[in-house]
Amino acid sequence: MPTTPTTPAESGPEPLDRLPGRQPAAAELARAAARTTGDLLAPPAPVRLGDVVPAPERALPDPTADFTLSAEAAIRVSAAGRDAAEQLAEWLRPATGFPLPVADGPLTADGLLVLTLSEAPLADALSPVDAAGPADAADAAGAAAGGAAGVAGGLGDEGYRLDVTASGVRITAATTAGLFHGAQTLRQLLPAAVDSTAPVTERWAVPGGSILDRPRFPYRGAILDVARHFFPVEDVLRVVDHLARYKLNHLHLHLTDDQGWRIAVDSWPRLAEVGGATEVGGGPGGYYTRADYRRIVAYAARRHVTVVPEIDLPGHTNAALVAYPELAPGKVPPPPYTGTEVGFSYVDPADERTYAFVADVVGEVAALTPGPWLHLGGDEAFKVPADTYRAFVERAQTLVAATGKTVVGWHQLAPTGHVDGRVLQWWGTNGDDPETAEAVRRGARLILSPGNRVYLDMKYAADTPIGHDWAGLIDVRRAYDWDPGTHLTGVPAEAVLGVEAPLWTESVTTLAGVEFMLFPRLPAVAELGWSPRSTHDWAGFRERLAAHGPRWTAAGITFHPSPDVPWPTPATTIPTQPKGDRTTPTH
Ligand code: TNX
Repeated sequence: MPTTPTTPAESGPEPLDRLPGRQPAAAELARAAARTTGDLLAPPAPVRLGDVVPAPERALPDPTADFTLSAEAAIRVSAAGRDAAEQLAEWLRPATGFPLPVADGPLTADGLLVLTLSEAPLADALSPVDAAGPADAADAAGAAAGGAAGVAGGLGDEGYRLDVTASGVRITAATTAGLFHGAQTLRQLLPAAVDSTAPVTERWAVPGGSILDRPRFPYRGAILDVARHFFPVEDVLRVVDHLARYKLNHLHLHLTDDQGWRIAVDSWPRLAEVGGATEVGGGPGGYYTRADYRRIVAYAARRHVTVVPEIDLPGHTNAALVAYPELAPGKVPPPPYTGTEVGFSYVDPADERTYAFVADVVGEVAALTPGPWLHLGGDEAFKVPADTYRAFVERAQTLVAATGKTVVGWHQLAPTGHVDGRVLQWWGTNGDDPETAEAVRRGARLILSPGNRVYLDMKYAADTPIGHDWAGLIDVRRAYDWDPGTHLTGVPAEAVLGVEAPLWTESVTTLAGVEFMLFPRLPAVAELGWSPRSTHDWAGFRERLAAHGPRWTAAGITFHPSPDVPWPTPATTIPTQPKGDRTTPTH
């Protein structure tokens, strides 16, 4: 067992075997023996290997192999993984106070965190886990995280393997996204105090063993509605961090609605300048410049989160009509709208100018967006007759496809013509939806956002201070206890691209409010999207989730102390206000 000095001053003499020809003094021997004894008597790591959210595909603990991060620890990385390693260091430095230098270099040394890219087939990479015998559904209770999946296939686009031994931690992945997800797991395996923003005295123990982890669904996301209330760039970046922490990989920005247009469009400047100047409740609103949007996209990309921009058409367009009355039916300028009704506005489907507007907007937004998706809304166009709606949507879909992006739209698009690759986002509350099932038979894939499960603007309970209840009250168990693979009648699991939790913001005005609605439900949705179904277990999930309360408290993340979750005592309960947050609406 290696020694694990905690500060440079205590690190004592160099290892004896590196000092040939010199006899160790008795005092040195005594110090070394004391350190070794200390290690042997050290309590086990406070976190168990499988206690990760979302649950890993497989975890094989080895209680004899805990690793303790020391002040001398360094991160070694192969060149391509450098950025994931830098981010890991950025997460660990504030609380540990350790320098954690990141360097390319020998990938085998002791006392290190090693991140390495490897194309090795999983079967090779996994021998220690395999040696314990194949995991199957029947022994799910045995492996800390359970796991029915075999080891067929590789680590894939996002998978990773994490090995903790007494001498170090190694994360292996085929991609930088995999390394990043593995680093997020390592962060969760350290004591909760690692989320502190100031140095903490702690034994930074990591539980020994191996984890193999890959996502169930490729698309895992959340929506931030920046249209009903505008949120400044810094708030959006913080939400990106929250998504990345739980291995969610898409941020859908609802950029336009009746109450505000939030993205600058050079060819139609009044959209943002005039249409951006309102929001629910009469506040000043705001919009993202092209530079702002690029900053969000780049920040998200570094965290392996893809931004999905939504331009909601043909309804939900009052702000655009205020800016350009020529787009309004009858060319009558509507008054700005700051209420919370839906379904009253639409762009004029009979005017060619409308299609020039759509082409210009989706063209500019597509050019600013590196990700493959462009969401064109399509919901709640109540005033547009069905045949007119169909013709409009089919033209708009063609305009999006012409930008090279894949069309995403709300499931109201289902009866309209299919375009290649089209993705429908289902937000119903009754899984018996023949129209959507039929669109899937015609080739559509689905993102599932069932209103009565993952609408994070719903209240947790009747007394929740913000939120709605039209889709019901949604506490953590309700958000967790459903299966995206079987939720819609007649839709096979293979047609499901993934899950997405919307946070509509009619009633949410601050970053603290956003966090209060996201936590603790967002990690539940993240687990549905990432973890194999064989790990699904409410009793286990609520325990794992409970351990995140102290992490959120340490990080200054506001959360709802849901009674569904057995939070550790003393209660980590009172939602904290993140520093610098607008604790009261500024508008
Ligand atoms: C329905 S979900 C909407 C949103 C609202 C939300 C409020 C969807 C496609 N449309 O416009 O903000 O309900 O819960």
